[in-house]
Amino acid sequence: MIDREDISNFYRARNILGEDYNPMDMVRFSEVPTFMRAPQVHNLDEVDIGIIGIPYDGGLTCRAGARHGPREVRNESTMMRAINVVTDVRPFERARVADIGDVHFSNMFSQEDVVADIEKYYDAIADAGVLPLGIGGDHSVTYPILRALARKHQQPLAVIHVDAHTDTWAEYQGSKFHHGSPFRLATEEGLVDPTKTVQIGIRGGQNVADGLNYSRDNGMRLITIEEFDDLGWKAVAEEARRVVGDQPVYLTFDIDGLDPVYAPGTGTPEAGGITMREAQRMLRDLAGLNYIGGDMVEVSPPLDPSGMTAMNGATIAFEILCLLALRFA
Ligand SMILES: [Mn+2]
Repeated sequence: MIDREDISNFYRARNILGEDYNPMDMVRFSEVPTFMRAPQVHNLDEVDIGIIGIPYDGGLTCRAGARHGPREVRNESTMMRAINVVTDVRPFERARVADIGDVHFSNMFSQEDVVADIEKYYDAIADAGVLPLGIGGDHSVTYPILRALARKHQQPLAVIHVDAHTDTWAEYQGSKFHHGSPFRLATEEGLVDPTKTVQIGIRGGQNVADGLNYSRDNGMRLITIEEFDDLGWKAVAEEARRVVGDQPVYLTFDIDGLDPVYAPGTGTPEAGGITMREAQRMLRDLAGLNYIGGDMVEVSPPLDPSGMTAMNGATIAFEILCLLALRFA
């Protein structure tokens, strides 16, 4: 049973005058920009939901810059409201939500080391019973996340995957670790159940047939952008719920699933995507599933001069936060 007073005290801070205050209540251009100005906490025993930055983009196959994503998404997240005005979900009243910092890399030039480092951080998060919300970084980071979470839950995970690309491609430039391969690696290792995986918004990528065929041949439910358009967001949400059932489910949102008019600042944009409003409504309709974590990846600030991609990324991350918070009474 969650103690409401404990939760509200969790968010309080003290300024240099010794005054007690909540940073989230201050004017929105002030305070140090942790995610939504939630407290930065490194003791996982004190945390229910942990927002973690993963500033790595060594898996990108095209335009660079997603390593800067976590910092800029945190900055734009100051524009978010603490209450979801549509669903009335109040994540900061339901749970102790903290910004638990970034994954530290022992050698950012070694893909193997990066994979091991992310897995190590997520092992600690999973062992502490904290629900993780990751901010990328390129999409390659999701593979080590799934390794840690599948180990924790001791079963292949269901996945809701929103993206322009299937990310089930084979080796690229001689490497199996890249942002187009996480769900192929996860399938091959039995970390995810492909028959409980739904891929939403698919429409592009290099060597398209390879990824599409891999996903379909392994039983993933692939919803192309054409089918999304024909069905509409509500039926797509219903189909996603049917596919994942009551299994432990991980939600991963690649910002390039959105149309580039909403998310130009990303490495591999594909025209003709999901609108921001469709994404918000679909995510809100995915409430009540057995979520064990989520991420929002591929925001690339150097390609995002207006800050719009980071703001929409922060908005998507907030919607995922609300879904995770529903796990707490
Ligand atoms: Mn992706």
